[in-house]
Amino acid sequence: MNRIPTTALIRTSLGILLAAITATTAHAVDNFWQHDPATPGDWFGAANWTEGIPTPDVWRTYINNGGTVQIMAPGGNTEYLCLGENSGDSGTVHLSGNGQLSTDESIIGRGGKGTFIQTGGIHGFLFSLGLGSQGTYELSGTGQLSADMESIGGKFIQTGGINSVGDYIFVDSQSGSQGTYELSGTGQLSSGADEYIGGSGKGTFTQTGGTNTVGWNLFIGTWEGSEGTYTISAGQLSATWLAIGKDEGSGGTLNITGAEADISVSWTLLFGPGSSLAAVRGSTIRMTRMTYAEGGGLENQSTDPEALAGLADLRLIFEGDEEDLDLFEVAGADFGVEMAGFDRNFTLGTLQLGSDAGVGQVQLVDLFDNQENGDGDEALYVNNLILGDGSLLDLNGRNLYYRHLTDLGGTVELNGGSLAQVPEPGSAILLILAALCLLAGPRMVRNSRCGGK
Ligand SMILES: [Ca+2]
Ligand SMILES: [Ca+2]
Repeated sequence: MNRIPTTALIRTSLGILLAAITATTAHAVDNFWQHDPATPGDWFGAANWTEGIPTPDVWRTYINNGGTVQIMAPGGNTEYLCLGENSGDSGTVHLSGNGQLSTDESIIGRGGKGTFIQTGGIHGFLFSLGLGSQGTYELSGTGQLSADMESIGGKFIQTGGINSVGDYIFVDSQSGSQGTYELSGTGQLSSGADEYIGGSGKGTFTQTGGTNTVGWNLFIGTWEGSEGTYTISAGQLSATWLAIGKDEGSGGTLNITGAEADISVSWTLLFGPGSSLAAVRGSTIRMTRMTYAEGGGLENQSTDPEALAGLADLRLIFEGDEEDLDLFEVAGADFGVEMAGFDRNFTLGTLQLGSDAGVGQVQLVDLFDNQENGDGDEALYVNNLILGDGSLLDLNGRNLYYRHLTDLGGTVELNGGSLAQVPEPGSAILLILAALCLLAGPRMVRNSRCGGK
């Protein structure tokens, strides 16, 4: 079984990628596009290049003169492609129809401006695709793009087609600008390993449709100094480990702006020290079963309940099977059976154990001192608690307070903890009035405030 890559490994991979992207000078022969930039030209026209049609073995291929290259047939092949090498340079490629282009490495907008528009065909790499700050990639229609690594320091707009990343994708810029990825329509993005939205720089991912399937880790804000934002209103997002604001000094924000967004995490959802969550009411994250590792669950290393205010509008569904026990970090200050406990206290909107997809089993833990007041004193406040048939809730010595309970046949194990309903403010007043009436005795029963309906 593969392991989640360590930070050191990831940093090394990033280093290799960036080194590869910046190593562009000193090559045997460089081949430049020389066709009149006033009109588009054909990749396969020998006279359009200073050294003839690009070949994979010898030449590096540059489009710097503001021209537009069309690729509408199979067979395009070069070791290295650069659109917009230096400041003031620019170049565009249109890949469409049955067009095919293979390269080891492509840089779209290195020091200048580069645009790659793919409406069909196949764009494949042995290694990497890099977008500089003025690099734009538009993928639509039936276009297929694949690379081991992609580094998006510019803008990637995918409205259709398939972007298949073998290992890593970085939506990340360290040049003062930010990398952006817009996924919509029928677009499919997948990565074999990890996606970084803000690795050590800035990155923004906006999903209004399509699917984003992350093989292992989705980092939204990763290392110190990073800023990552993932905004999703619709479409599917799935990851094994979803980590938001992972490291101290990082900033990671998950914005769920549409309740129909389909988000699932098969192992661990981490709210790190730099995490923020905003969610519209009805937002859902499903914690599914990872087939090849036990455990996982909700980790919370935040000390800022305001930053995670979106939890109050979030439904967290744990679904798996009897082999799968997820841990759930409690983070709230324990106010006891008091409404105050629901106020900016890492309160969760809905905790649902089990669904049509299978039973849910959760064990509460308090492994991190979210309140910064000493260990082992935190509790969980939940507006709606739903215990599905066959599900298990192990309080494990922690206290859980809820406002509404739907028990469809679940099991609760206290193990030294407690499960208590906090009465609604209205019902609390009625209870107090009733108590006053009882204390006052028959004399006050005649008073309409107590006796009347
Ligand atoms: Ca805790
Ligand atoms: Ca504590």
